Amino acid sequence: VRLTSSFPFDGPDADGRPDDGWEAQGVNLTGASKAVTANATCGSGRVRYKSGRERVHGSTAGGAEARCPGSMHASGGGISVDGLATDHWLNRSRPFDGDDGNAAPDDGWQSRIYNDGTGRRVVTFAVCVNERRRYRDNSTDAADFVFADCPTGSHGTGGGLSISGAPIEAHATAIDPFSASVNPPDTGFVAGFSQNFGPPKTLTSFAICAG
Ligand SMILES: [Ca+2]
Ligand SMILES: [Ca+2]
Repeated sequence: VRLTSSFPFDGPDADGRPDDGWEAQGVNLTGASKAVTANATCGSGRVRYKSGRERVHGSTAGGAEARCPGSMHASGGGISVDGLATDHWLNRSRPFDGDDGNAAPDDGWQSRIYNDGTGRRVVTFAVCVNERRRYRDNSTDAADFVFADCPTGSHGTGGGLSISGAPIEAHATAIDPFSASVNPPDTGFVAGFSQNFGPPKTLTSFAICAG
């Protein structure tokens, strides 16, 4: 299954904020039925949702960036893409480090797609909180999935993925919270990808952790 969108959505409440849950979309490239699971991380603290949008023309790669307000930190993020899902795929959805003076990727969210169809609008979301988070990443050159563990005693609040090389050459298959023992799945995040063609890729999984 090719991951095409993974983002926070705005439900029937009246606030206009995408604070009501998480939506995942994928395209099944096989002949058999596949299950797609969406996981939502829910909390009660103060959260701001920021978004950035860009137009990505046909047969090109592109993405958008969403920045957290100055003193806030990225706790999660995602990306949604309009149009026919069969014609684009996710290649990156990850936290990034801006110019705030620390080295943590706590400044917002970046996304990247390859668009094999006509023009698309990409919206990147950053879920921003006042509390500091801990950021972990883990990479592989040799597998199509990789785990990023949260420090012992902390809990995963958001996950991301990045694939090296040209976006046309590989697509994301999963950004998934996991549990090392029992539920809830807050031990960290596992990222998955599949290569379309081209030279070998490095896959990086990102976990954002609270506590
Ligand atoms: Ca809402
Ligand atoms: Ca930073």
